[in-house]
Amino acid sequence: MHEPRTAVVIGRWLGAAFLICFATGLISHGLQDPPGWLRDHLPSRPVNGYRITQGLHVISGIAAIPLLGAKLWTVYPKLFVWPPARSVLQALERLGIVLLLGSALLELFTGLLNTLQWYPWPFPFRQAHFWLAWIAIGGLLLHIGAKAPEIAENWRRVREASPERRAFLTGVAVSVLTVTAVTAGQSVPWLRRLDLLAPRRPDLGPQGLPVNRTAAAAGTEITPTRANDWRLTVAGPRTYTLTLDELAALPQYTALLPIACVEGWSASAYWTGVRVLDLLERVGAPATARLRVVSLERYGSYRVTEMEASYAHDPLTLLALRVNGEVLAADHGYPARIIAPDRPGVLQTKWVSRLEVIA
Ligand SMILES: Nc1nc2c(c(=O)[nH]1)N[C@H]1C(S)=C(S)[C@@H](COP(=O)(O)O)O[C@H]1N2
Ligand SMILES: [Mo]
Repeated sequence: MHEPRTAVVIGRWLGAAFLICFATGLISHGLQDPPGWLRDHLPSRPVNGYRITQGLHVISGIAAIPLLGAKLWTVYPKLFVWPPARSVLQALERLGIVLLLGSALLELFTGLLNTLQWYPWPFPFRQAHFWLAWIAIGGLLLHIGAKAPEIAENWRRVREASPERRAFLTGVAVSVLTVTAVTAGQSVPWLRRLDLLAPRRPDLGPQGLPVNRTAAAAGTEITPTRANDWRLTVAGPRTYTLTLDELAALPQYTALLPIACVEGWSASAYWTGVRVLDLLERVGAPATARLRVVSLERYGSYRVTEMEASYAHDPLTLLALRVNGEVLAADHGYPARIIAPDRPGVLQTKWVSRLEVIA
């Protein structure tokens, strides 16, 4: 069980999980916080794109946890080999493993806790998770390079696997499939009934949709009476203000769009409201305009978000007033919230009060 062949079999799966996690993580980071050169190239299609990549990110990350445990168990006797290194090169290689292992463990740990919205550390999650990913993937590539001869030698099936190895690998496979099956239902609709351990059931919540941040937590409880004082301001070349009744009297559109939370859960709903495109046209915004969206939210890092031109001018992007046929619940952003295709949930701003054209 501690032979190189076992390490290679498990290593392949673990490597694949890490690569999927890395690629989908880069997509998530790029969509959420695009660098300047990327900003004007973000796609608003496919509508479910982010839902799929972020679902995969969390699924492959969770699957990597038992795989990493199994990999470590397979190779742990090497920890006690004496002398620890026979050459400078080998010493460097073993130091590289320390880096790889440290970053991989931290990456999976912080990612798993993020799915639970639990941040028991002093550093910002997203930046730490992003930079650790580069260290882990760099360490992984160096590790694969250093082990290439051994990997090649053990890549193909050995004719007679021992019963112990077979049992071990079966056990690992069953563990991976089990943790995946009981958590993937938070983003994969047909696994919903098996969703025992994921923090969210995507169909549970007000109006059949989960809530990440409640109106109470954001300090923005707007009752229908207070909505009489609510105004939407659209700031641009021809700034204007609308009451809720005026907004509701504009042409309304309905779109089936998902909320795809960065923490892994996702759910689709029918959203009805005014096209952001129409609001922009009325304010005299150019077709390349980006948008700043301001929420009534009092506390929180997502009070102000920015929307790239590709989303702002997409006919499916709505300032929604209703979900699944009902007026938005307070927790879903009453009186108005943003919903756009192929976008991280964190940017689907709730309790909107102001849209500003960014020159
Ligand atoms: N103003 C504001 N909007 C917000 C948030 C927030 O914290 N403040 N959370 C976002 C996150 S992280 C998600 S996943 C979605 C969830 O929308 P829902 O609660 O309607 O399902 O709202 C987004 N909109
Ligand atoms: Mo989210």
